[in-house]
Amino acid sequence: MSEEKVNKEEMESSAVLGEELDIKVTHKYDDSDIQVLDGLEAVRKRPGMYIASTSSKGLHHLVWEIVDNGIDEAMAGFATTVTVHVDKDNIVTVTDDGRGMPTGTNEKTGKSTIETIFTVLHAGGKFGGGAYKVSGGLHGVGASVVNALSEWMEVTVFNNGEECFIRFENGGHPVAPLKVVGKCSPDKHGTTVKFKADPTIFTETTIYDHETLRDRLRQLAFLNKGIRLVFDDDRQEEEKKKHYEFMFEGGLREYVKFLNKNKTSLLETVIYSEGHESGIQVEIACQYNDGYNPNVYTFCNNINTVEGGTHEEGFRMALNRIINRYARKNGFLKEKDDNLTSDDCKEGITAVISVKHPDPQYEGQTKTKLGNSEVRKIVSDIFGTQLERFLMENPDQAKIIMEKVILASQARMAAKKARESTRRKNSLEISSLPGKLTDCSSKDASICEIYIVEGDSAGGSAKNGRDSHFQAILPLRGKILNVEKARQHRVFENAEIRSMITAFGCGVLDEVDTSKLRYNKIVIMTDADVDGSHIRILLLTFFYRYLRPIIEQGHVYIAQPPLYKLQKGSTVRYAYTEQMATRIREELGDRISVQRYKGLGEMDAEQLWETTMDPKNRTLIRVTIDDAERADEYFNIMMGEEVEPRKNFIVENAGYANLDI
Ligand code: TSJ
Repeated sequence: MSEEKVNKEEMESSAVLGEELDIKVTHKYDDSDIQVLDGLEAVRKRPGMYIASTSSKGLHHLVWEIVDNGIDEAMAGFATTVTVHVDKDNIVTVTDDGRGMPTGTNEKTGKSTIETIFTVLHAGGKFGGGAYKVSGGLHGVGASVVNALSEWMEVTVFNNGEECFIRFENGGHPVAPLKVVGKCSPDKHGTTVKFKADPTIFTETTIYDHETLRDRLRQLAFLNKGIRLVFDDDRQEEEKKKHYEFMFEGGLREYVKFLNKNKTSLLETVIYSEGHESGIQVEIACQYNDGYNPNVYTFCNNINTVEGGTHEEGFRMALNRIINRYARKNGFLKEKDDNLTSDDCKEGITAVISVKHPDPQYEGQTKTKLGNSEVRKIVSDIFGTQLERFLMENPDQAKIIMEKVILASQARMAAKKARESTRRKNSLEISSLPGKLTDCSSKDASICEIYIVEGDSAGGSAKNGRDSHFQAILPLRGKILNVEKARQHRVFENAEIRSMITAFGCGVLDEVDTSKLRYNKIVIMTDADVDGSHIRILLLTFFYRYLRPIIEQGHVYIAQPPLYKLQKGSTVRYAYTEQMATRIREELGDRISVQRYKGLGEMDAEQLWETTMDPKNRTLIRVTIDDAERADEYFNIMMGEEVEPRKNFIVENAGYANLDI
């Protein structure tokens, strides 16, 4: 085998260096090597057991796995900066200026500690010297998994005036043992890991998404105040290369300001609290804006706990307790008044809650719910004390908060009435279905689909073109209400929204029960123009705010009508993208007729069925909420009052056909 040959040669040359350095380099393959390589082979055989997936998400996971180690070094106080660099072949380099990974020998394996860390599964913590590891609690699968899934990987450590180096190929096989390859200034220290994801594993894509990397690195900088995170994306031409440096001394304070940047804040200051107890660190920041929806983001060990958990409960308890106490003490609530609810207290709040826990327990469907029960009280105590102090010390700002939450409570009572009237007494009672709905005949929700269609004319084509057995049509007239700008009772008064709620049959807000959903697929079908995309965003905003579980559970889709019909003689082809149109043009040659569809209305019923609704031919885009923050930012930009950010967004995302929220 050629690999072994390389190894022997390298070993000889490094043996000399090894003597000088007291690094054990005598090296023979034995049973333990075979076991090690079996371990990495297992990762390659079943990557899904170790990383989220081998899709784009899993690909990015590799970066986070490595970055987490640099952040740990910085959090431990030994590094100031972590740099992520992506070059034009999508090779990633992560560097920190920490102590440098230990370059000595591991007693058990007889190999260098570094080779051991990169080739033995779950070797990270055990060999790392017991640093307090807070980041990466959820994935934390270790550098060896990244190595196993890389075409090649290189590790360079600078320490004690020396540069040590090791390279792995073909999914984790060391080309040679760790060796000293050069000298460096005695002041220089740090770790650099460079790798190329293996395209035979990541078959879908090995191209990193610029925004995904940038947004997460920014988020990590917010979550770990004082650490500098640098991002260099060199995949563009020289003048378009992108360079970012994120460093936030204010931590979550600045995160909340960032999240609120397209909103109108009610208070000038961000309420901020920080503390620790029993080895658990707590940091919370929040600010009220003039909107009606709460945006509460929670993290444990830098991981977004999407399903919330005990830290979120502790925050909610404290907010509720302190606001009610203050409201009563200061006459905003009278004795006869009911307490403000937790929803009242959260109206228009943007909050970020971050805890760092040495032994986190995750629960929930997607294991993103913090379960440690002691966290509830710790968060509640720390935040409660500091919120109360804020209110006492800032009576003017306290008054603004009081007026906001009391108005919210009055609106809630009005909304309750409106909402009760939309609730269907019995979800099977056909008579109560909205008049505009053309329902399907099947009552088996698992096969049923509902098409939300823009305008009556497209609605007509859809009605005639559909398969009435399992496809229902709900046409909407004109623009639907922007729920981002309306209080609940207005939302529940809106006719289009009412008909969707009744047609879906699954309830709204905290009462959503997807087992009652009458359709497995909810398909938004709008024109491929600016108006159509606006309606689509309005619908998604409504789903996001009022029916979030239907997005989370993957019930919402976007139909993709074709952009062109290309015809040559009796051959008819449809193109859904510009690229596809070019390709088909080339295939069909000259003398073809091309029709550009400006709207759904231009297609007759049969064409609409064939191109957009027939499960055999159609393409549906499933809407996901991967990152609530980005979705929220998206909605704010598209819906907010500020024109400039919206313009920029539209320019940056000109191909809006592929909406990704
Ligand atoms: F593991 C890795 F490849 F993923 C990786 C590790 C990647 C990157 C970018 C950085 C690191 C890393 C590890 N940076 N710094 C360290 N530090 C240690 O491993 C280390 C050094 C010294 C001591 C000590 O006790 O002296 C302890 C540790 C954990």
